[in-house]
Amino acid sequence: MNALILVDLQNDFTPSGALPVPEGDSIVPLINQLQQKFDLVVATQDWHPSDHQSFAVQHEGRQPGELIDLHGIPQVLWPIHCVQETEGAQFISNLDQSRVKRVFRKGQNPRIDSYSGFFDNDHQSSTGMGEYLREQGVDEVFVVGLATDYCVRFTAADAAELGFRTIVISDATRGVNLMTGDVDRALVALQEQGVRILLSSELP
Ligand code: VGL
Ligand code: ZN
Repeated sequence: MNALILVDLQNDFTPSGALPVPEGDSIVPLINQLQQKFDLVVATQDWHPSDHQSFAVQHEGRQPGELIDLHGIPQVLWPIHCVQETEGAQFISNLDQSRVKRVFRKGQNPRIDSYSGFFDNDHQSSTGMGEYLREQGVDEVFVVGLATDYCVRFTAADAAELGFRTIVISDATRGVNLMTGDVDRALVALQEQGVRILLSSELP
């Protein structure tokens, strides 16, 4: 049994959002089409309290894009984004949600970020997504969404580490590319970890 994981397809990650991902909204029609190919569809949702410590404004004199040490873990600082209950945290309006069985929210602990849809960045707290997929009999996951170099990357990495056969559909993702080449490096790192990278045209 397979599952499609829709990662963070939220307004704040579109080009007009608070943490714009170039062409972030352009993958939605493809993802709507892809959904029918999978046994199960689930989604993740970045869902921060307004004082989340990944926000640059929480750190005197710091700017978005800077790297700090946050309670012992490297943390890129971000603009305020995906604050719980705000419009920016809602799913992009043309995303077809009719087949989404469960939504896993992440990033709710103000002290730590959660790029992966499975665990916080320190791997201490689980969202329950891994347990849920196992209970449903899933052994293979396909990952799409935003952003390739952050939440897609770490969701796919954790899926593989949890023992799921893991495939990223690369044309159904877009990345931030804070530094040129970040997306390419993310995909190479995933491949080295045993994750397969496919184009949607290569799917059966
Ligand atoms: C994301 C940065 C901060 C993502 C979430 O969805 O990739 N990136 N929060
Ligand atoms: Zn976030």
